[in-house]
Amino acid sequence: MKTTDATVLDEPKIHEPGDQAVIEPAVESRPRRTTGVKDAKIYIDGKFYSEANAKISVFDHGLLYGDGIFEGIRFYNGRVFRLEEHLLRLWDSARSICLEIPMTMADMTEAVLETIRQNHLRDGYIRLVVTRGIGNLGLNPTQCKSPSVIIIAATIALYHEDFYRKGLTIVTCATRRSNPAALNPAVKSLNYLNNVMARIEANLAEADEALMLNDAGNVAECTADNVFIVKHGQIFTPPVAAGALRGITRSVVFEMAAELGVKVRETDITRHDVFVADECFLTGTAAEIVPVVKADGRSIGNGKPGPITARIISRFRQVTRETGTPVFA
Ligand code: PXG
Repeated sequence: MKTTDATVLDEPKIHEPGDQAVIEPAVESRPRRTTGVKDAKIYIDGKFYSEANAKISVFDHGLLYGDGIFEGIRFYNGRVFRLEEHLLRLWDSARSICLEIPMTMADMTEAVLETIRQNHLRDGYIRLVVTRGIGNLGLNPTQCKSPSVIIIAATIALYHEDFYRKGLTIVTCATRRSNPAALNPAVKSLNYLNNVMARIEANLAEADEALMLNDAGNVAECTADNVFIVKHGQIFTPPVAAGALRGITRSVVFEMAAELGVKVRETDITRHDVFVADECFLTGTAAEIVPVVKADGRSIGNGKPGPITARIISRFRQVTRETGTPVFA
């Protein structure tokens, strides 16, 4: 099962070929081609388009060079979770790559909320993309005069409850996380080929996720999730300097752990540390918080999701339901 590509659950499908109707469970490995929203409205540069008409130029440098940035945001129960943090990170990504977002943060907030309203959703996923815009076939971004803003709202990206109950398996992949001196992983750029290659390795190994190391051989993160381990009642996670994205869910774990009285330390982690951990879990907007029970064939702890992970998952579910920017205020 895939864990992190934000595939959207299909509704359960009912086949009635024979005398008995068979209800197939909704499985997350069946990706939808679209947003899963009937008559979806997609925001591009201030206007809403149907899925069929939501198009950008083949000369956009986002396509030609992966030159752009994005955020994946969730909304729960009519509230957008940590919207301000996502927008602050988007603006940081933009500044780092010298991209000027063509609107204010207040206007972006409103555009995100309006996209959710236009799609009549209360729970779901937002993909916010800012591309460098239309240029010519040369890579020089000075040719791109007008960045494009795209906001897509999709039905809730769910993972099967079994994931959270049983945990998932990860494998260390040979693809190293980009060296910050080459392409800083702290920038949430449209250039995700490094992560895609790692994801392919996980698929080939029939694992649920790939553990990515940095150039020094320390743990950086998974393909779209931050990594945490628990040992002797303390939580450890790699620092951003190790090649981890400054994940929003990661920061929520810091807050929740403080509330629960569990210490979190940002420190370098090796594969050995993962193998001998009492517990391990991943965090990300799409996956939320998901236990890991096996790494490179070694069972972690007793091979079942651990108690601290379970407490954090349960508190996270409460926080996502009860906080956030109201969509329909
Ligand atoms: N590491 C990487 C490389 C990521 O891309 C995270 C960690 C977790 O960060 P947040 O802020 O989400 O807790 C991410 C997040 C997708 C998708 O569909 C990717 C992310 C988020 C949502 C969807 O690929 N990346």
